[in-house]
Amino acid sequence: MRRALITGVTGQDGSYLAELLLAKGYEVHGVIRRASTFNTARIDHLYRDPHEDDSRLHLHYGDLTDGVRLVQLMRQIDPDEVYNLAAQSHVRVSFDEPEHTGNTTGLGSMRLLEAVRMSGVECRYYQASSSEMFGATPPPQDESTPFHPRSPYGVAKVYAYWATRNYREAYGLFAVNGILFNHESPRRGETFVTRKITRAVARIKAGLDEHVYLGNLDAVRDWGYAPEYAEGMWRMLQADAPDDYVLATGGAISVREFMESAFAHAGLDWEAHVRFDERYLRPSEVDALRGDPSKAERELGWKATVDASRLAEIMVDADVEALTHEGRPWIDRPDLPGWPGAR
Ligand code: NAP
Ligand code: F7E
Repeated sequence: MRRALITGVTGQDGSYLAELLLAKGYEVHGVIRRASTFNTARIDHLYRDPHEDDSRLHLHYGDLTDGVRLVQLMRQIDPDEVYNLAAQSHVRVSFDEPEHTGNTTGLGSMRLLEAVRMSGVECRYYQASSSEMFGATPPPQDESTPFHPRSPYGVAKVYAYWATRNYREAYGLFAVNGILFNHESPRRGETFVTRKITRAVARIKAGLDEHVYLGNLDAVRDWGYAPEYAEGMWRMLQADAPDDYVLATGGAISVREFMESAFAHAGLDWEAHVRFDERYLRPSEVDALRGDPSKAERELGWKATVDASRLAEIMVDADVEALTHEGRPWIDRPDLPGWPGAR
């Protein structure tokens, strides 16, 4: 049985990746942060009582700011594959907390790479790199596009990207960068713009709210569907040789267009409900991201199938259903594309 270690297992991507790997028969070890309230809502449905014999998901306390703990976890778990998904991942927040973001998103990745090296464990390493590294460089962006980050988050991801390449070159580690463009889902954090919009649509439709306040509607993003991207991460670690890959849909729309799709899907007129608040603007913005995923398609056989307007529908439906049934409908939707249990 193959063993995987996932940092950031409680996040959007970590939860889909854990599902995927469990479905593939892996033993999955996730690193979680100690918090004063439960922070495992996205993976609770995967968790079994550890006293049960068939439990293949194991959770360990740890933090990317604690290097000694990372070495200890590497030695204890002895994984075949390491997926580094943990990060302070919010771009706007990174302007408020640049040092914390640098420490976790940037230096944290170096700590984990060093833990891999020092432990002597033979494993493959995946780094969650980001299209935010391209920043001001105009689209389309691919693996050879120069970086020009526009936020402390983007700067930290560039550091982690080069740390990963350096460990590949210096120590022969099978270390890859997945340069992922925006990917969303019903499990997306509520303060990222897509989920903020689809959640607002559901609440407005239900009569619970009247308005939603947003910032820059002109920004353009290449939005894809998160479960499909988890599959791409796994494929990168199954390749014959380590390399870096862009995952994207190849299409892009503006925040305004995403919003129009989401409101229209619920039969609402967005102009009656959307208001501007400058608090959501960034000191420096990334105007347009649109990826060229042809290398991933050619070499990994990976291709996104869900475009941004279909994504808006999936997310609105899930948020409407969650309000109606007070549940988390995204947990049991094998009919949706990319659901690991359906493969
Ligand atoms: P997310 O939902 O924000 O999840 C981030 C995860 O990191 C959470 O599990 C969080 O734990 C954990 N974490 C934060 N700080 C940590 C620390 N100091 N030590 C240990 N764990 C820590 O992010 P996501 O959307 O799943 O993205 C996964 C990764 O891909 C991130 O590295 C992100 O930067 C990157 N990425 C995302 C996208 C995208 O569009 N989603 C695109 C490109 C790259 P808590 O649950 O306790 O907060
Ligand atoms: O913003 C604009 C905002 O916060 C998208 C992270 O996963 O993807 C994500 O970063 C756009 C920006 O995502 C609001 O100015 C307008 O132009 O959803 P977002 P992001 O900044 O693109 C990359 C690839 C990552 O790696 C990151 O980890 O939407 N926008 N009004 C707004 N954004 C937010 N959050 N809230 C608003 O009210």
